[in-house]
Amino acid sequence: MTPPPPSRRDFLSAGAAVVAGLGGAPAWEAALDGWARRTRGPAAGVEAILMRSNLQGSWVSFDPIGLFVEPGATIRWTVQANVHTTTAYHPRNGHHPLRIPAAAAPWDSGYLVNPGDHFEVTLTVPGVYDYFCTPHEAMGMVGRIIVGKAVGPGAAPFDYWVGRPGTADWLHVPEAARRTFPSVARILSERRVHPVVPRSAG
Ligand SMILES: [Cu+2]
Repeated sequence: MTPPPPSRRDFLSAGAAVVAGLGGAPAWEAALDGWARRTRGPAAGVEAILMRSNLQGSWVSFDPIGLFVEPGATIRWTVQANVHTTTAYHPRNGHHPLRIPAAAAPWDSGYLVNPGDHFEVTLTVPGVYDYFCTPHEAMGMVGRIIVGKAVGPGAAPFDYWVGRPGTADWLHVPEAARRTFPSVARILSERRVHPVVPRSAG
């Protein structure tokens, strides 16, 4: 029942429009936004997160970067531009620190390379889920989902594990990523937090 993603021709004609300087949001962006809305479908409890980038790749982000959902919601990440992953902060994902509920299964989408490529998880265990994009974590491409209530390791300070047994090889969350996460309080208040797009993003 999922409609096909925008065709290659859509992107080529959109590219021509950008080159022609017609102003406003690029046509490809509008096409993808519309497609993402349609693919969200009528089923309640499916939440769409876009994986965005400017043309140069100097700005990348999940959008929304902060999201509140009820337990049992399905999250669908869709590539809008550039190449991304959605990967849970979990020791099984390359020794990243545990920042999802201990009882929850970690996920890793692997590389999603084409606009429209997507990946889904269904989150049932209440708590805070922090995740990152493998190629862009160091640039601060991370996101946070709160399922039901703000509990678990994701609600703890970034370095809560330091000195605990079995965590010696856990990585740290990069500084740019730490600055990017919306706070738990803001997500609980706003339910859906969008990224700030810098003026220089182009
Ligand atoms: Cu990315």
